[in-house]
Amino acid sequence: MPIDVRLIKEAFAKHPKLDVKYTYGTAGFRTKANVLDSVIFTVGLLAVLRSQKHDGKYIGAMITASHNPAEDNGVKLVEPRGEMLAQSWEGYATELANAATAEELARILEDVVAKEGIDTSKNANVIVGRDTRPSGEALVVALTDGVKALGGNIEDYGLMTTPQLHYLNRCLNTRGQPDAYGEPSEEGYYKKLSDAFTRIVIGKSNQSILYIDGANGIGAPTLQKLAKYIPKESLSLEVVNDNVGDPKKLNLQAGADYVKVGQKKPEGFDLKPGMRCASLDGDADRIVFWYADKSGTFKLLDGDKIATLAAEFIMRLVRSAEIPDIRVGVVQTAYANGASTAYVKNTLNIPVTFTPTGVKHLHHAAEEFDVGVYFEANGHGTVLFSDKAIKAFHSAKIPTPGMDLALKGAPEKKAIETLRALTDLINQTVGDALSDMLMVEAILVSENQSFEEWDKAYTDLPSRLEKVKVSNRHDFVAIKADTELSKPDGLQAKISQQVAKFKHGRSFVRPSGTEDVVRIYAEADTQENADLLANIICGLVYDYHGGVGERPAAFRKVNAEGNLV
Ligand code: 16G
Ligand code: MG
Repeated sequence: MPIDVRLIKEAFAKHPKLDVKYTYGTAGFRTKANVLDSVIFTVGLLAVLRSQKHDGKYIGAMITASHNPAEDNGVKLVEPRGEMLAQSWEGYATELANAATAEELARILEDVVAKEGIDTSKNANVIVGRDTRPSGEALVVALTDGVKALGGNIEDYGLMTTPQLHYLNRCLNTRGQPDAYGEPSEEGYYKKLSDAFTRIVIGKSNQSILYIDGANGIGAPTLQKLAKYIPKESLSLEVVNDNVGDPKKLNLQAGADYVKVGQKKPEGFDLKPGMRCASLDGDADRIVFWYADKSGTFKLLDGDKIATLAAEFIMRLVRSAEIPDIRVGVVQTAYANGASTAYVKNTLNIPVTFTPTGVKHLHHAAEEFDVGVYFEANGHGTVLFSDKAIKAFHSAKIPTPGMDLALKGAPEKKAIETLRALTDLINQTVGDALSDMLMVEAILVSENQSFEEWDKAYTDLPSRLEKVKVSNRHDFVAIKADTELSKPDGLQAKISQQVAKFKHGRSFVRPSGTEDVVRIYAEADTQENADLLANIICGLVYDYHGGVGERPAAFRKVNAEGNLV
């Protein structure tokens, strides 16, 4: 069936393209909400084709700008099994979003149809969800117009977290099948998580209150709903920064990104030694934990700490359940603290794979393991279980309480039951702050561990994250999983020369995928040295590779020989 250009024209007239260049990046389209209407409309069109390509399976569209300020918004598409949109389609999304006329739009659509061999007579199904941003409602209308212009069906699920949308999409697409993922409803999500959590912690003593910074976003009310499904004696939660009524408050001096980047507590907390806290981001797909030590110093337990906690726990369970041939692996990015990598490799003896930044890369690398633990240092991540692992956990024989077995089999039984519950508890589609929160809590309860004890596994190397605004960040090309630059010419050699001067020195530069800057990361033996190394590299980038705006005073200058001046 050819594309009905007349319908496209009519719909496009309602969502005219502005004079802006758009790119479907690491996390979909993300920019100021007031320039997004036409873009979201074209995403609706693309979602229809993607669904038809998948024989009418549901495609998810999430309208969110995550940890960005309240005035931003964005959209990302979700594949039938809950993964991020296939990378090969990101280019189509960009092309469609930049089409200036209805004719051009129709031509690009026809090209995609031809190239992908799409049967446009098939049904198409799209679901949409959004975070609490006020701009979201109108953007759902734009998306709906796009879906309808190509004759697709759309179901609006309203407010939800990003991982809930991923969950729903997979549930809808696997309904009634042997691999059914769960009940496709908000309640189904709460029940699945709370039930799995309760199975692990039942009979164990719970921990002190967990205070959660909801970033004044959708995570806050969602968490309050989830909490109702969990028995109080298993987990006591207190949600802080839950003001979703005041849109300006979203992510304002709160949330996982604020806490991780600034290495400090968010607004709204009177942090006392011994308090256990965590921060979600604006769409609740990231979480970091934090506390104050005995002297009251703020301590962060980031994605790396979550990954090591989970990998170690699961590996121990697999051993104690005596399940053979299960390959546990950890996937990290260059932002992972060097001390965490060393701990995983050398102390836990678990292999580590590195990928470029961005969930889609980590997710696919984690699928290579039977138990693939992936977390970005920023707190986005999950644990994936292969079909083989799930089958092995379910076919493992639970020792029955016989005379001898009662003693010998008890830990083994608990290990098998816990592994089974973890496969339900941990969101298999994408990093999920609420699911991750319950996973961490289940581990700490099982191990009877405090945050301080968890933190003791290894000590982070001091690090510094900076950004530099340059005239063209696309001049910077990162290679080797973001650890080196192939362009601009000569810069990598200069970086390596500086890094070599520092004990435990490490530094890399990469163009951001979400902001018009290049990011600089540095690590060294002391905080002073990490700061110095970062400022030297920032200076190199700014002075020799197109720094724009006022030169920050902290940036250091090196001469042609690489010596500080
Ligand atoms: C996005 C990515 C996140 C990544 C971050 C890097 C997803 C869902 N999110 O938020 O994984 O860490 O971008 O941002 O993929 P940057 O490129 O600006 O440093
Ligand atoms: Mg997010």
